[in-house]
Amino acid sequence: MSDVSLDDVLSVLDAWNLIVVSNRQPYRHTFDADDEIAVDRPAGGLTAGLDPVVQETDGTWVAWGDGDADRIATDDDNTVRVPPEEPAYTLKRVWLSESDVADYYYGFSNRVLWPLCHGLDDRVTFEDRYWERYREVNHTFADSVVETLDQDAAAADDTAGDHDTVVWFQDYHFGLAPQFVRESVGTDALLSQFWHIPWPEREVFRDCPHGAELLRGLLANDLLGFHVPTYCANVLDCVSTMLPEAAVDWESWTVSLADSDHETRLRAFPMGVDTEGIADYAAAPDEGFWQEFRADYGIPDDQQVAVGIDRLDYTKGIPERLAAIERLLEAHPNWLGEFTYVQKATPSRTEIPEYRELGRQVDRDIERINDRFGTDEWQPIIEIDDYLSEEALYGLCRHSDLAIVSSLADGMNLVAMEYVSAQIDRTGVLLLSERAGADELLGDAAVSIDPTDTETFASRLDLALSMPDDERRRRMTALRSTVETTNIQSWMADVFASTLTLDQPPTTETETETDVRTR
Ligand code: GDG
Repeated sequence: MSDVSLDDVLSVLDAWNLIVVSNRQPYRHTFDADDEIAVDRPAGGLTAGLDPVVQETDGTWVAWGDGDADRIATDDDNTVRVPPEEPAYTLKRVWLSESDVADYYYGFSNRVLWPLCHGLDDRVTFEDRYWERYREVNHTFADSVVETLDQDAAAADDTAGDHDTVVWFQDYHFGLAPQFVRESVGTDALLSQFWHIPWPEREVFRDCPHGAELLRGLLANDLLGFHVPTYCANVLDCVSTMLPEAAVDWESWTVSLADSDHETRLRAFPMGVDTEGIADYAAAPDEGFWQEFRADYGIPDDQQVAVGIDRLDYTKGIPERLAAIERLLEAHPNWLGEFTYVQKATPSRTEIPEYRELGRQVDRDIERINDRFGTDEWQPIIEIDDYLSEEALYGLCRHSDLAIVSSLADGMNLVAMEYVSAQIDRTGVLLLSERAGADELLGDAAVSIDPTDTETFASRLDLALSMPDDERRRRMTALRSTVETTNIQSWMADVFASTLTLDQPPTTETETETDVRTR
């Protein structure tokens, strides 16, 4: 991590034209119950963190307009100024048909790349039309970026001074768009991409349909970011074995393609969360909050509470977690009636059959465990399907004695960091899968688990529940110090600092940071 602050970077970014590209949009226009137009806004995570940066630079954000009132709210260029109450930047919407969404989003993105990148290749379902549509939609997004660049260039001719552009692509939905933009604009813009999910080992990735084309698409970027160094190394390994025309420099983590006008740097930027904002949410509710929350969801008083917060996704290891809880209650009956597990599960991608089946399996498992061990006064597992407000979510994290993150694979896993950020009283324990990217940062002070080893997982649960207060406090203090330094603001500062110095000759990291401050 560098010591460049977000303010340093913002003062430099001011001279740049920033274009962010993501599948999900930061503001969505919908019709409410009275047929009035309402605006949904970013609630947390990356979108909320990035929104003030794009506001500060008066940039453009290109994203899929998926709201039912989005078209009415946009002009002939498909743009709308946001935020609605104090417009500060341009949201440019891309329109996708139902079949685009089916094949580009649910198809190639989520039935091929998502399972494959998480190393769960037996879950991959591939159809030719998924790839064709992924290409087409990537082209549509790229066209929208190029249109923005052209308009900005025309406007810059009328004003004094040059305007450099940086385009920042988010995630695995856009494996080809950088190449299409590069083909149109050459080196007139810096292209950067952050891949939010893992990158698998080459033995897995080599089975990716059109994998070589995807790698070429990504190598159109000047900078390619991942959460942890292992994912960067896996990409370099895939490139060196699958693209004969590529020269890989393992020292500097750069790749050049034959006849290319640029080189691509790979870098690890471990993403964090808005630690201060989360701590504020956790501290906000009044004293009665926890008692009321317990009463609302039927969690008895005077019991230890463990929490799991996940999108209902097969990568999150929820059935494996439930199996470990069942084993805990079987092998350590002293916890019967003394511990409740709260599963906050948010339905996700329900158009895909595997996701619907996972929801049914989780319901069945919870019912079985509750039938087996529950009594009239106590149910070992409480499932919450409601979407919780930030105050309720982080209040739940603050008061839970344990958080369980048991991903089978996970790019980073923000929930682990959010739990730690909300633990303002430092009384909780984090159980963290050694297969989540977050383990590389938090593994030392968390209690590590292998989600597939039910027996050891159950004994780690017992260990965590029995952990003395001073040991909890010691571990949580160490975890909090890590998440406070690796937060969402420092993550963005690092990514931008690295991106903006790409047109400088390669130098040491320290010189690179200085360049950013003084440019
Ligand atoms: C991908 C990668 C990577 C969930 N329920 C509620 C709620 N949430 C929020 C959590 C958290 C987010 O959803 C889930 O984030 P994760 O990081 O755990 O997982 P993915 O969605 O799979 O994210 C992952 C991430 O991208 C970022 O790069 O870390 O590896 O898979 O923020 O809090 N939020 C609220 N109410 C809920 O009910 N408010």
